[in-house]
Amino acid sequence: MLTTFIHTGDFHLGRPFTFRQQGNYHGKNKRKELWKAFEDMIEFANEGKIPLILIAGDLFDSVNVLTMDIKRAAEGFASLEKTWVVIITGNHDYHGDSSPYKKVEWPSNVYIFKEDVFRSVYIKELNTEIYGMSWVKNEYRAFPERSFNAIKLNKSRYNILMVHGEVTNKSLYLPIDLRLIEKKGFNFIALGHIHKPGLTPGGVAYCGSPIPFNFGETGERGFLISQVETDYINETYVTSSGFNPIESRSYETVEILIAPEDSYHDIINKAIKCDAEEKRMQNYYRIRFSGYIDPEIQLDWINDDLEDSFYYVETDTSQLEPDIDLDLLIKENKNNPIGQLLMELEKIEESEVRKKAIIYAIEAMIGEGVLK
Ligand SMILES: [Mn+2]
Repeated sequence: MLTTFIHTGDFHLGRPFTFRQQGNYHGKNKRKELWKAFEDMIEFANEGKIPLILIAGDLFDSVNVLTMDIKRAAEGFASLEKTWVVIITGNHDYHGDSSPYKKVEWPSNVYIFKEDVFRSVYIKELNTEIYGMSWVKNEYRAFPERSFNAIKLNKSRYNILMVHGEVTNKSLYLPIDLRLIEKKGFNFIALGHIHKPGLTPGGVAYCGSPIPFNFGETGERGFLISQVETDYINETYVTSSGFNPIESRSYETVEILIAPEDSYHDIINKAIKCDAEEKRMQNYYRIRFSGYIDPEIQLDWINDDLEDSFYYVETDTSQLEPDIDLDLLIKENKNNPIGQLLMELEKIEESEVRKKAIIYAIEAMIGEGVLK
């Protein structure tokens, strides 16, 4: 009888992590963090004697990940003492000619779906039947409806569906119609692909990625854990699912408003004050400056000056405007080379380049004493 199970996926093991800040320090740490999340999940299953782990696709980041990484995952699963692992492949680790799943031996407690139509595996000791389809190529514009419709559930078993795709009507990543899959009567539907975890009351769940992968992925990450009880009166199962967070470095994007009267020192202080030291030394920060800045201040070294106050920081000054009245400046200098130069620079089409060119020109003219 199935009592508890883990629903996870989108580990993207083997992903190369790159960061804007120099060196590979952060990338290496990130790789370690991801493997730790995987190994902690294995340990969690062993300690809790959890009988089943579902991996809803994209266990690996690509079909080209190192064989040693694939072996490492297989060894992790082999170390499970009392746990079955059922895997579907996703768009990243699809089971094609160069499938990562063909490169190593998998332990006997691991079952991998290898076709892009729905098949099932019945685990007798858990009275659980798991239906799944895997990706064998990297694009699906349609759901394999015919094979899905052919599914006939045995209602005396606990029935699980596994799919890696997108709940939407149109997608290159296997569009899923929730109403279609819900009405079949599965006890649990384990979806993968979307990195944000989400659970519907109807028992459809995205497990999300175990840790966030970039600044676009905010909020808690982890895996889902479900408890199953048998309702003997109604001859059915009651599933209660919850989220088990995994501790990881989070991605924080903060907006810092700059005022024309702020000195360089003030700007640095504003940036550092964006969060408590403990958090700054733990997480990834993207600081987005906005507002108006004294044109004498250059922010070219701001990242270097902030580095020591953060574990990782990157800065974005593209929203910042120089505190100058360009129209007035051009008007006042209409009849001299300064005005002519500014008018020429104003013609630059790319707004970022235009802004930078005007700022540098004004700074240079102020530096030379041409402009006050
Ligand atoms: Mn995916």
